[in-house]
Amino acid sequence: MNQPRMGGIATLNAPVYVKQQKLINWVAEIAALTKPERIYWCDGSQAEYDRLCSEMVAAGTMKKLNQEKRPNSYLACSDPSDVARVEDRTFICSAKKEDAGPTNNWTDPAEMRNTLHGLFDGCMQGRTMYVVPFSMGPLGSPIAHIGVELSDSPYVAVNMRIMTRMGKAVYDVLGSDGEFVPCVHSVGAPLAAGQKDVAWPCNPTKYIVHYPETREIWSYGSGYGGNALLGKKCFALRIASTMGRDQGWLAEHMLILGVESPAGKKHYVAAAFPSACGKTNFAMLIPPAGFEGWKVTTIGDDIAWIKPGADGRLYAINPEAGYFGVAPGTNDKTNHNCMASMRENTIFTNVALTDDGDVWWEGMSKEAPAHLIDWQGKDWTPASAKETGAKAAHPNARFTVAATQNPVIDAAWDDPAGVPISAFIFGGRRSTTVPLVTEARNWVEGVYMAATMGSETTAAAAGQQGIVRRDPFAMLPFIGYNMSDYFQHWLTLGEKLAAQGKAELPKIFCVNWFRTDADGKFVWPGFGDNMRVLKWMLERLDGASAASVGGVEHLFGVTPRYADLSWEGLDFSEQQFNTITAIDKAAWQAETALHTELFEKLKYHLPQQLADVKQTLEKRLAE
Ligand code: TSX
Ligand code: MN
Repeated sequence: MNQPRMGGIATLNAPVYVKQQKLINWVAEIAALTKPERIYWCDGSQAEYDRLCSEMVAAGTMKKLNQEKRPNSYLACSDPSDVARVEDRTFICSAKKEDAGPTNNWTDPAEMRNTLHGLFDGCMQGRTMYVVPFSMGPLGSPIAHIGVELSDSPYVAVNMRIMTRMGKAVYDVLGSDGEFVPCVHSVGAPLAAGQKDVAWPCNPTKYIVHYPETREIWSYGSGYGGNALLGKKCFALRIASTMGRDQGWLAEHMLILGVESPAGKKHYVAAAFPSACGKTNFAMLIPPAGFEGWKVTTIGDDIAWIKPGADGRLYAINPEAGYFGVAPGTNDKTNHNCMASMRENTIFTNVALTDDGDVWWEGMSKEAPAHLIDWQGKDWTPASAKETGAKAAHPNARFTVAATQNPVIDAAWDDPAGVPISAFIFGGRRSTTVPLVTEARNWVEGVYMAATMGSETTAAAAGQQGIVRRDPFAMLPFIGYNMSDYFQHWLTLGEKLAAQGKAELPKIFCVNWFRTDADGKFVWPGFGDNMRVLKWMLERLDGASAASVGGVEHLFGVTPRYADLSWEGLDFSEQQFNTITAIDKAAWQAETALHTELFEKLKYHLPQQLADVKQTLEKRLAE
């Protein structure tokens, strides 16, 4: 591993297969700034992955799990202060403040460059700088883009190998003059000569910085998830959304699933939900009893890149190659396919360790094991937990696993052409007001639904419980530019596609699995039974023009009647159905008042068309 050093600067030693001088120069420039002990160019091989994992086990960063129980799997436990994305330390440094918009933190790019230059100067001393080349999307796909992350964290390197197409082959696509998004990451913990490292180095000062105009990402101080795996939220959402704005495509916080009827008719749908609404569960849904012959398959569980095709339809890829999902709450009932995916070759972060060298988290089984080592390395028993309230796994504990391990991966998941999207679904967690499912009557009303989407905060998130947080398109923490300009981008894309007249626009639906009854209990069984709603949507797609597929128009869209859904295999009364589909005028008057509040905040560049939809809705409510 040790390479000769010259003049205090680690030698570059770029492999022969790296053919781009611009890239080599950039690596040299960042090395000169951050002053790592050595530079390591990742090739993405299994041998390299295994070696880096072994090194992290030796360093105490990871534990190898019991080979019989959980083959080739590891547990990493982070510093207790470094457990989640840091939204208040996330910056969009566009030239103009208005281009970041009212929902993002903004700092002048020159000022931020100055700050970061100070922080990154020497920040990798004593460490290895890993050069991590990756493709977001199938290698060479016209919808895919390339990034290179320079990181002083081996944990980042191995997670990137699972989450992206990482390694040598990327350099072939890049060639001598291909474009890449430069991503610089440091945990911000330089080591002095002879200084002993800690298991999870990080820095209390954190910066997650995006320069949308020059398409650069700089991340400092955190080794966790979206702060450090820069292909995911930073590139695939924040930077890619600005690329999409400029180039006429969409980067969305959406799962993509395929659904095939017993007759063999297949559709792909993309769905956006805020965090803690079960996106991964929906992406891997198992149809319930009574739906024999129906198949649901996964393209992706978190992010979709969507481009108009020559035929006037929208084609989507999953830019990722793995799942970085929340472990707590995942079990064989809530997500059997996900549990099967992580039987082996998985990296767990911040879950608990069992006495036999396996993992456990809250919600994995009804009964907790009698003894565990919790995510902070302390002894944990059900009795001690009762006393102190300590969780065995951190609520934001994660698994990292390759998409190919999903038993219901879609056959086209790696297709460079992407899959045609038939419908968009938007949903939030709402105990009242929002019905089980609504079909928007047109694109503009669908965009309005998505723009005004909200979700109730849960116990897992900080802050007050039961408060509705507006999260337009589930993109609030992820939009790389002005939110209102993003709404306009959606409207413009719809107009362009409609003007082409080549294909029907995807239908837009709004769903809510989370309405409660007078006792505060969930009424809708959710999970696999969401298939009933999905089936209705597909029937609307295939037969809406025939007007035979049931639905009634109400204040702001079309909702199925009780008889329009299939109830086979489920005991669910018409009365129950009414409690989760009823539209309460007073509640909707309060709801539109909250839309007004949101639009007031977003008034700069807010599309007039959305204000008009709201006004029409308000008029109907006043009737
Ligand atoms: O993921 C969820 N989905 C989508 C599944 C395809 N969750 C979990 C949300 C947290 C990540 C849900 N929770 C869903 C849902 O549809 N619905 C609910 C609410 C609910 C919770 C429990 C039950 C029913 C509904 N039933 C029992 O516990 C027996
Ligand atoms: Mn997400």
